[in-house]
Amino acid sequence: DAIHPIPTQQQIEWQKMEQYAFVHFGLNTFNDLEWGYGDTPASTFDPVNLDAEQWVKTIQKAGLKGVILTVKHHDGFNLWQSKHTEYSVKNSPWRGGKGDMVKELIDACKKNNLKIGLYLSPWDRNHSEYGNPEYVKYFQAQISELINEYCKDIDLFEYWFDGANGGDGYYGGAHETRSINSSTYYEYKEGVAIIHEKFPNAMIFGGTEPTIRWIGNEHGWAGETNWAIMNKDRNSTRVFHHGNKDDKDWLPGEVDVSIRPGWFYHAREDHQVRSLSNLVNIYYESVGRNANLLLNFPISLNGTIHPIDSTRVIEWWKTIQSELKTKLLKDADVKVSESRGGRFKEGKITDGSWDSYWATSDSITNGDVTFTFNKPTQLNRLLLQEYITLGQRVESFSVDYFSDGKWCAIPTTDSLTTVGYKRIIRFKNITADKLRVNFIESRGPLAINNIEAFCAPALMVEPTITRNADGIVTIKGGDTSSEIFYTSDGSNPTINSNRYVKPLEFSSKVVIKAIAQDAAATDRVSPVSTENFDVLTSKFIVKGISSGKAIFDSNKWSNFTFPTEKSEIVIKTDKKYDITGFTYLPDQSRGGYGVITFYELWANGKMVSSGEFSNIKANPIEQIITLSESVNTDELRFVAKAVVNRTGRAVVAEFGLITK
Ligand code: FUL
Repeated sequence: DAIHPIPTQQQIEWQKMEQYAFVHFGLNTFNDLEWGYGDTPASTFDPVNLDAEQWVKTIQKAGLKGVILTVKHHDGFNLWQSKHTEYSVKNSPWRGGKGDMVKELIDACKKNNLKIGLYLSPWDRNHSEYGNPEYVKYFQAQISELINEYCKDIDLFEYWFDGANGGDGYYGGAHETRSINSSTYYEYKEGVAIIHEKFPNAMIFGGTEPTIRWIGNEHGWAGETNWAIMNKDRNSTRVFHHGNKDDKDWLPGEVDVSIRPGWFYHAREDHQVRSLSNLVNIYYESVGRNANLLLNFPISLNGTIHPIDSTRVIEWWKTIQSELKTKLLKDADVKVSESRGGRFKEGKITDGSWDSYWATSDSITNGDVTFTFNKPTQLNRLLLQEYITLGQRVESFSVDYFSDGKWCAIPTTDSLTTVGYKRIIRFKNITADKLRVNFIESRGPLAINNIEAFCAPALMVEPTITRNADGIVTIKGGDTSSEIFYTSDGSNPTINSNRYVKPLEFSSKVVIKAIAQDAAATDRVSPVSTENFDVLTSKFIVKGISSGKAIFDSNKWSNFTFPTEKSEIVIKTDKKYDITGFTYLPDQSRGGYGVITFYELWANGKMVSSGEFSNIKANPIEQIITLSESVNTDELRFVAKAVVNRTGRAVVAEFGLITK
């Protein structure tokens, strides 16, 4: 019998999509904004090489099963030829004002058989009537126009009502702050009825009538414990992360995250596209934790997905496929604690069909499954699935393996709690004769439709090497199945170099080089990564300003903003150094504030360097400046001659020295 709440057939179909794409595109793209105010001229929308098919093909190559487009973001600009507003592509130079982004994407999806969803921001900073009943009519007319005139011969899979509302906006020239009650103002019942009349399968994100829920962060993770259960009217970050088994609605989580820091394209973030190992991790922390993944691509200025992003995401999908390739339990012998036979027999766990399952009898809410391999087998991933048609049940489980004549717990840091539609556990490589999953606690009898195990090859990406303000160096491989080897004398590391086991102390100038090796396949070795650490700056100060220590804390996310009245600082070092150059790291946050473009550096009463940090606005990476002549000093004056962006005050994330 079902244990309520249970999903609708539509929610199950949606869950099976697992991952799909988001695209953010609009006036923000062309004005280097995340939240346009609503007054940016429509004439600035001008993608010269718009290619919706390039998006669709990239998305498909990346294993993503659909795409959701921001047809209107908070700035109110419509990407389609709406009858209801002039603030749209109609008044842009793009395709001579005849372009229609929504239509082009729908056509490309139809042609290539990709599912489509739409994002229509309820908050509209352009509309003069925003806050009044008149706007709600407009909002519904937009929904109706999109649904009835645009979505023809397609099946809409999702409709996104974003919850953001910062209050202020242009509002047809009023320039004011307007507040609304989001649980009543938008009349979502009516809006959703328009959608569901034509597309009963469409999931609804946000608003008061959701069928799926936000996961509570934009970083790419769901809670390890994750119930697809939550009351629709709840508003708690913790419950968004984890769901709540005692609630009454089936409301599965969706993890929305961007491949870059921003949702919209900014050239200055070209160096901040998520790394392969970061993206792989996101997969395990979303799809692998019973949530769907909505991965965003900021469409670039010319109207295509940027090549860095498309290359990375295709590589990501190849990696996921290779990690979960060979099903190691398929031919193992399966024994269960309670075998009922027939349609509930244990063989259903490995039969490869999602619709069949092993079940315990009604009064039994725990049990175990033991797989016996026909030879010792190496593995590091375990995938579990419940038959959620009957509700989500498992609350906790454990996993042991039999090796060398004894049972041991698998070496994992994952918490073994909920399963739901899909749960993937990662652990260090083990070699097992048997594997046993023990379901300890469950909300009802067990209904397990699938258990698989894999041996993922270690991700052979260059290790990352970081040093903190205390001089502690940490080296990280792409995942837990990598062994790390390093050198500190400048030579190239090999698998005979020092093995990295724990963080190391290097407070003085040093070059660290490292490689990763696959613990399971020792001939697989990563490229070498190199970090040049110069003198540790943590004892330096900005004269007279204690907040200045933010630039000497080896933390790229903490900033120091120059005083209002002065565009220079004096840096006191702990002792005299022979200085041959310096480094400047600008603000790394989404805003990119106070980026210095022109500078001067003074020492011993003389200007020792001056000039421009080239292309720093578009590419705010660490700037490395070499002095024409070295200086010996313990005091430097660093002058910001000019900055880009909104604030006039200069911002420094990190300042470092290059010494002899
Ligand atoms: C947020 C919005 O404010 C962001 O701009 C973005 O669209 C993201 C997906 O949702 O709430």
